Amino acid sequence: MNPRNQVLETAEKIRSMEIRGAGRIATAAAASLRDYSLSIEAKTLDEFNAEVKGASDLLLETRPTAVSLSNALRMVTKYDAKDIDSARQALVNNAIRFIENSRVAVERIGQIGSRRIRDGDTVLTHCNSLAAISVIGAAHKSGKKIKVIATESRPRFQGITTIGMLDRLGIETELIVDSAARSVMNEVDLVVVGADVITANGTLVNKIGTAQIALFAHEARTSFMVAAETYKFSPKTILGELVTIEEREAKEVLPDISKYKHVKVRNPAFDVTPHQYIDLICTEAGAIPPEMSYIIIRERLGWDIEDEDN
Ligand code: RI2
Repeated sequence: MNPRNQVLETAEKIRSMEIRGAGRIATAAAASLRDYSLSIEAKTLDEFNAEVKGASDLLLETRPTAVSLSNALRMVTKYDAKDIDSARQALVNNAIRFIENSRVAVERIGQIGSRRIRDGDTVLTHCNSLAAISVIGAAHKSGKKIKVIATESRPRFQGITTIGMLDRLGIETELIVDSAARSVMNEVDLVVVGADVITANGTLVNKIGTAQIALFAHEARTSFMVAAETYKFSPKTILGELVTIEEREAKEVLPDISKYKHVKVRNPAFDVTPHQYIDLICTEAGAIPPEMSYIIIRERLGWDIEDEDN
């Protein structure tokens, strides 16, 4: 296979959501760039760097909202090398480190976040987040008897993936349609969701439907926790950049729209939850109030206002 085709294939899998979940697409992109870098036949360092940039751009375009992709690709391609061999080696090492750190972060988030779950609690989760499931799984593993309510998460039904994972862990789970979230909220002790993006002021961008669940939780006085690796925080939001919300194809919602003349399907994949509705963001660096997001961006991601050109 032409080495570039491997990158194109991974990009297509991310775009079509065969590979999905903010963390999983980031590690898939890092692995794809690592493998590609090993096959680049360049004569000069500039040529090598241009090939890396081309492949990185291809991967980056696939899911416009996910900051995990741009953070991963930025971390993997951050090297200062004098020749091709050392550039290649540095890139490979960066990718290996990113993938391993990402795995450890999810585990650590589970340990930290699970302390917020008490014996006998009912936890509601939305969509399918490895970080959120890590929290729930760690609470279950520590011997707490918990119940989970999982939403279907239309239109892509990631909730079905979630109930499969929870079932394999032996956790008692109830599946609800998305619109039942308010009806069950009074039975819920804690909402735990993942994150696609967290902005400098602690706003959460996550799977469509998250914002209304947060609103219901707020109204019902139910705690709302976000589980997110620090690379889900968006550095560019400290420069004022707004998060692009991905609009996906109509056919994900309605397979055949041709019989309607005046109907348009709207399919935004993510929505925006204000920080006022979030009690806690659980990261591998600790559980923080959303207002501390700026510090995470500065101290963990190493971004400051001067980094405008990066
Ligand atoms: P982890 C997913 O996006 C969901 O919105 C989920 O909450 C988020 O990524 C984080 O998932 P999509 O790819 O990284 O299903 O915690 O659109 O697995």
